[in-house]
Amino acid sequence: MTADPTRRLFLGGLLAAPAVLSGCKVLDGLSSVDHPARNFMEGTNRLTHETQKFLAGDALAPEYTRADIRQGMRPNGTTEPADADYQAFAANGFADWRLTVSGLVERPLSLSLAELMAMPSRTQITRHDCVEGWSCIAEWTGVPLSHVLGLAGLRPEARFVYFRSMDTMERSLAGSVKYWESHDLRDSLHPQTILAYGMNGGALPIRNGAPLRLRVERQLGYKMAKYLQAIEVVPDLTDVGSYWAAKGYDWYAGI
Ligand SMILES: Nc1nc2c(c(=O)[nH]1)N[C@H]1C(S)=C(S)[C@@H](COP(=O)(O)O)O[C@H]1N2
Ligand SMILES: [Mo]
Repeated sequence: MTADPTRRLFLGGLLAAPAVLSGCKVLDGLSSVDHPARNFMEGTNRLTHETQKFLAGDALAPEYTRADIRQGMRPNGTTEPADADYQAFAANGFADWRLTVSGLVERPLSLSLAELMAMPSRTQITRHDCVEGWSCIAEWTGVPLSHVLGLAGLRPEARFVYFRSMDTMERSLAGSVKYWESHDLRDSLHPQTILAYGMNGGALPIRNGAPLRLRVERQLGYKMAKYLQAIEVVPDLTDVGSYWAAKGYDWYAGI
């Protein structure tokens, strides 16, 4: 972070007078995601998801240069789905795979990988932070999720977006559980939120989520579902919202 004496002085005053927190304009100065004052407030656990989102605003996550990519992208979680349907898609170079977009949209979509790759793309070099305590810088290429949601046309009641993956995490007599995640519209429509099919200048490897994985750069790694198959736009979350949230991790995993 760049030192900003004005901001520092200002924050001193702010922390000394918590009542000021109710003023909207005042909080604009705290927009940096790693701001000390913000960390302080998170530490005291007084921030709701909404407040945290407000502080983060639509700020961009830091982006890096190719020289900052010092190692291959470390794979984590599922690295090759054992599911028969996934294996069949992979065997055919994902030519038969489709991404569906459904729910609160004007036009439900079913998109092939070739169609997604023909759409406007964005390439970004970002740092991936895993909750387990490691980070990796990599380059990601994909179509902005906002573009795909724009094609589908969000209905006015749309508030959250579910992301359904193809990899089974658990099998039991009661059924199987595949990886799933969800995000609010603010993160879903954020300019750095992309459906990535490329990594470090090549095709997205299977271990990193081929054919398509989500990048949501202001949150922890587990929020970025790999092996995507379906996107559903909903008015409310009908469950805890995520495979890992069901295990007790935060649904909103802002960095
Ligand atoms: N479908 C699916 N998505 C997933 C996971 C997973 O196991 N399955 N693991 C998550 C976790 S914990 C991390 S850190 C990242 C890892 O992405 P990577 O394999 O490209 O490093 O993917 C996330 N998305
Ligand atoms: Mo992770």
